[in-house]
Amino acid sequence: MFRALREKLSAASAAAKQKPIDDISEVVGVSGRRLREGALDDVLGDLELELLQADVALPVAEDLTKSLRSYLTGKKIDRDFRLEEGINLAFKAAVKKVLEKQRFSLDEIVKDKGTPVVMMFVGINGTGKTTAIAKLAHRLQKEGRSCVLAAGDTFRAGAIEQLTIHSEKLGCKIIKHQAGSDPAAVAYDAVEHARARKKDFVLVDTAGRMQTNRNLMDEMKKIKRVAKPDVIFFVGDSLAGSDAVEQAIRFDEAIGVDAVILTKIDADAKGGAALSITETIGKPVAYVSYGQEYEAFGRFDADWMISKIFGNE
Ligand SMILES: Nc1nc2c(ncn2[C@@H]2O[C@H](COP(=O)(O)OP(=O)(O)O)[C@@H](O)[C@H]2O)c(=O)[nH]1
Ligand SMILES: [Mg+2]
Repeated sequence: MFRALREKLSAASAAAKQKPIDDISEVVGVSGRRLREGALDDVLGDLELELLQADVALPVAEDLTKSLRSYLTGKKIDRDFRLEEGINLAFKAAVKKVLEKQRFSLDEIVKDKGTPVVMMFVGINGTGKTTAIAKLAHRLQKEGRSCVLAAGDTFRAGAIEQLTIHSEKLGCKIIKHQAGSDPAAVAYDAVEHARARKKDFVLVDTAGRMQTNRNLMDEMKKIKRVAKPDVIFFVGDSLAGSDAVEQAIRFDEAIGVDAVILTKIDADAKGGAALSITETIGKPVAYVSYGQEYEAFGRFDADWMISKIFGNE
């Protein structure tokens, strides 16, 4: 991405090298008199367009270009300053600020609330909730913590079995009821089990019919009321682009989302989803999931996401 922008900047940079400059405004015309007013508008307009093409939501792209504008305005630079590089660096810093605005720490939650920490995973069908639960449980168990899985997707055929297979592979306890039963009761039993056996974490799986389905949201609300989760993770498919942002908003409005797990990052060519969701619902991306193996899961890293967004430059 950014080809058009780079070309424009190269031209500006070449022009800038022909004479000494001591203020970036001379080059890009922020307040300088020698260059055409509005030149920075063009550059930032192009940048915004590129961001939109990388699946970054409009308000987020606008925020970023705004902060870039204030960074560049009146900036002192010397003759050797490379404008293109400077803008790229400033832009990456702005992206990083958005991504790191809110950080997620499971350790802090454990410290604050004590164990068992109850985590509920919500999101529409196929985004990777069940897979993320297995991966996070694997990660926690490797750290020596104990987990209980709650088979709260009692709606979709095969969902209970899918989680059961994970529990067997992981060697961790699963609480399940019959298909079609009340998921809130499953979650409740799992929390009771964790309390009685002094387990550290309860990971509650949920169904994911369309996010517009009112029954689903009612079901989520009931699970929340009964299981009293300490953390609600919204699980979003990074390939879903602005749909993922829409879904995040819906779930956040209905039950309140604490953090985001972004999945299928391995297949995501664009990378803008993390930025958009974080900025739109104001919640951190806690983890990313990037493949089929249990290990293909980790803490969200802003630098990594930036290299994704800028990756195919
Ligand atoms: N490539 C890739 N596939 C994933 C990832 N997470 C989940 N999947 C696949 O996406 C499909 C749906 O996952 P699942 O966990 O069942 O979604 P759920 O309906 O939200 O519980 C499965 O085929 C998973 O193997 C990921 O991070 N990367
Ligand atoms: Mg599932």
